[in-house]
Amino acid sequence: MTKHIIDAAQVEQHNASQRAALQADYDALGGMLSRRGVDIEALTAKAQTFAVAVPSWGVGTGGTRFARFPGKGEPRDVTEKLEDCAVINQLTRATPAVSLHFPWDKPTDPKALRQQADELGLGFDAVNSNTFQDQAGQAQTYKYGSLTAQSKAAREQAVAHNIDCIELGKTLGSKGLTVWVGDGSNFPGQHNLRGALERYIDSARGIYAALPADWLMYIEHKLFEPAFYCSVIADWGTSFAVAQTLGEKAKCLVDLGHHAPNTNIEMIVARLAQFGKLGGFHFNDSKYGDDDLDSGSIDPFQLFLVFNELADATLRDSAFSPAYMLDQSHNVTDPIESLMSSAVEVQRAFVQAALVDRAALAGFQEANDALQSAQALKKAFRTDVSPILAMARLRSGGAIDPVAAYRASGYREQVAVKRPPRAGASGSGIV
Ligand code: PSV
Ligand code: MN
Repeated sequence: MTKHIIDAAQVEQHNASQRAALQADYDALGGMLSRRGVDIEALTAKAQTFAVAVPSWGVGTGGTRFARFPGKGEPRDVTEKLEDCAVINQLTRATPAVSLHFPWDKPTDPKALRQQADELGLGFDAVNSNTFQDQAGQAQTYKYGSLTAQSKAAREQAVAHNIDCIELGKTLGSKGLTVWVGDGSNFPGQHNLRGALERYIDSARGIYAALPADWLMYIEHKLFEPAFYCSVIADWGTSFAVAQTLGEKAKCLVDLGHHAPNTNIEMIVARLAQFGKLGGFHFNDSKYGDDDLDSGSIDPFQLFLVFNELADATLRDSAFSPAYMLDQSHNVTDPIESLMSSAVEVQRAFVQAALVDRAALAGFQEANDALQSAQALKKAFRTDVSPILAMARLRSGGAIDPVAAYRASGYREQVAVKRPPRAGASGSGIV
């Protein structure tokens, strides 16, 4: 029996107050969709299958390099982070897994952590290694890189940390390792560009060799920051080349914020899917760079276009199932509210993409009818599928309006009392 952090009766009370209005909206949308030949019940059932993992670091308040303004009742360790993640899943029913980041979330007792997750109805998605910061007592510095460092000892230390992450992940029931490094250079000439990538591949082979047979290694690229002249794994081309070189279990991970402005991310998705190397996503939104804003808050159409490619890829290969994770920083909102809203926005794009009339679209494309092709996508994107999402949540035991139910529960006020700030706490959402 799953332990609910928020009293189930409170959620039920919230749902009771909204149920009639939802039913009316759902029926109206159902009528409209049926005139388009779409069965709303099939879409709702599909929405219920959707899942996106929550990043443990996302439940803490983030910050910029100028300041961090801590929020009330922030989780101070990994067990408190799991409690917050459980609230998100209890209300949205779309986030059954958590993505941990080591050593931030390194448990003293991994088995006990797994048991806590089990009790809360949570599982563990990919684990993330951190070689972009020095940790207290660490022998070698990553100031000049980790997997690509000139120093052999630093490289070996970074490989060993990734292998530790795999070991921890095995105990927790995880099935993947996400590797993102900040390695790169700030000056032309600082690195031999080719030499740095050669060192990366050599180190990555050491990690890859330690992967269990049923695990994947996700290579995450990022255009810039902290390296401002050149990042070693800067783009999908490099990520793809590395994944190809390493082997079957290595795949590319697309973080939506890790591209130059105006990059056609949906095309990258299509390319990686075509060649069997699309491993997963870190969802967030951005206006300028790697802003880590809430998913769908700036450019929901782009998110829809990404899911449109994913829907196309799934039609071609029903076994295709990339890993979905959020990766955001919450600086001015309650992180639980932001993560719930983001999970719903990603789920919205998933459902809207399922609404695209693919036969009609193919016909317009064949006839070179650019205008109608674009309209076929817009028609799906413009459809407000909110009642479907709310009904899916209700039927799965969640809240019709997760943010309203959360606010009514008083959870944040309660944890603010239970979790006074503690020195050395590891709860902050660092980006
Ligand atoms: C780097 O910007 C990143 O997107 C990577 O996924 C990190 O693991 C995460 O953010 C947290 O710093
Ligand atoms: Mn990321």
